[in-house]
Amino acid sequence: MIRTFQQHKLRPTRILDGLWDFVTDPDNKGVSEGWASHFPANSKKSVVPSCWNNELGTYDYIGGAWYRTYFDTLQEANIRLVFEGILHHADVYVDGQHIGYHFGGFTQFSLILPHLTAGQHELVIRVDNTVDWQTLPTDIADWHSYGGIIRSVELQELPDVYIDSMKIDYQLKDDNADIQLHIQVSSLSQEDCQIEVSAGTEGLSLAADQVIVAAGQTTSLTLNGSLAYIKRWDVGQPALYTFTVTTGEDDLIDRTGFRTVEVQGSDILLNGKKLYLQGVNRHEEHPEWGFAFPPKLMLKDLDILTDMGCNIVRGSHYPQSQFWIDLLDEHGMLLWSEIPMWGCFMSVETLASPIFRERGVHMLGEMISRDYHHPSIIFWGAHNEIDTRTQEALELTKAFVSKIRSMDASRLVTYATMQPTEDIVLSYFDVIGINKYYGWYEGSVDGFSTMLQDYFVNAEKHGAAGKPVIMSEFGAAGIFGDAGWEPRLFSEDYQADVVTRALKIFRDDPRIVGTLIWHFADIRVDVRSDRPYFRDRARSFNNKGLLSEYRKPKLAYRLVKEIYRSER
Ligand code: ADA
Repeated sequence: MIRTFQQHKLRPTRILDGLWDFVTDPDNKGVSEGWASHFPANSKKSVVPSCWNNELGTYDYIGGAWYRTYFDTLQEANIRLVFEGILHHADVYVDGQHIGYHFGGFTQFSLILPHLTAGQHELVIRVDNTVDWQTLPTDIADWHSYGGIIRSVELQELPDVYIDSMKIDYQLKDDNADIQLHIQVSSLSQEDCQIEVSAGTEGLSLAADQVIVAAGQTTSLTLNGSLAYIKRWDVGQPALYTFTVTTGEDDLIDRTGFRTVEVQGSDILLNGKKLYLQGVNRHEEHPEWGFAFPPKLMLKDLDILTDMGCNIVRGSHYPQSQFWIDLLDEHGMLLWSEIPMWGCFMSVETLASPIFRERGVHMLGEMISRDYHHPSIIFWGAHNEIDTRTQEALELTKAFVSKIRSMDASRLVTYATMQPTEDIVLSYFDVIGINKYYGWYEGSVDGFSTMLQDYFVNAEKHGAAGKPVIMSEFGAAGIFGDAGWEPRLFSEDYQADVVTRALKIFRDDPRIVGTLIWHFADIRVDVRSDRPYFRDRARSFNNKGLLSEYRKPKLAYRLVKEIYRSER
């Protein structure tokens, strides 16, 4: 399952999920021994999608692994294979031929096989979850470095001239929307073709004149129209519009909601109204499923967020699945979406690395093109906790922010800083996210007040005076079930005390426009005997969840729910 709705009614599609052949390759022999066409006989089975790090024997396996399945084509056909998420490196082979490579585990990519002959075809994928100092994430991050084909694989049959993409832009005036549909049509034919492209949504149909698509080329066109009496998408009021583009032989369906989001002074306005954000950070992770998070649990997580009184969730720390974002659209829940640039222990060499920068820019591009239409997304997050006191971070920030702004002027750009009082990149962003852990890593909860005073002085110095501020991370660990008379470190009581006192400080401060508690639920972390990092992660979990990893509420959950459901 990729989306909550069908993206094609004319184009034939099939999901290739299921039992695939699977074998790990710890000695990296697969390429030299030609496993792409001679798959090892000793392979076992693995379910796609899933993570191998949830299975016996591969619990902490990092390295290469090979997957194999087969698909049939009844006649010669143009086949597009869509991969929703493969952690992190993917080399794809069809019938022994290498057809493409992709880096980046959380964004979709696709490969086209034009005029594939009829018959059975072998699809082999070499997957590698090795990360290093130049990958996103790097090899040090506060979550488990899962590997596998974590999201669905889809096969599509394309006509010779097919709809490549649609981008919906709009401007709103009261309840009127001026709409531009930017459409790309591509050809796999050896001859020029003439087609008619039409598009529409409820209450609006648009048609283009005949369009000529040159052999093997892509043609772009824009259809314009106006829609009156629109309903706006808003928190808890999820009005959605489904757009269909068709050539008669092919189609592409997507959905959006009409809303505006902007900054006015120190406030964030949604549809012109002041917004106060109440939410949590959420990894799309579960001890049994890793990052191959099943739809049924997404629905439950959303129910829990709603129960808690949240209006926003931060997709920490990577683009989350399309199914999840569709659910957020459908329920009127806001989202902060970001790429896996987690910098807590990152060196300046990494920040300065051209490959690292290029990978980040590319990932931002993939995230924004995939998720451009979701009304729930109001923030694009550029990075999390890199050393924003440095020139290297400044240069990287410039590249990232200009990439985001070049692709999307309709959303706000943000990030999370852990150096709020010395940060030099503040001026590049619309909204500032501050991550701080008073009451856990540093001092007592009261430290937040002094930090905020110092932050505002620094913001003034760096051209960010008056920008909206969100407390994007704060919290403390509480081991599920550990309670007592005294608030001991790691007890549920201690965690509840830190979170509720911090919330009081932030909610009483009119300069802060929202809070995102770290974290929704406990998550698995890479605690390795050969490394110094994350040694305080008892059970090999980040225990700062308001819920246990199995979504059982801790004391802090119940208290946050009371606070989030009360008047400020
Ligand atoms: C950071 C980071 C989170 C998590 C948290 C913590 O702020 O962004 O991913 O690691 O700290 O628990 O320390």
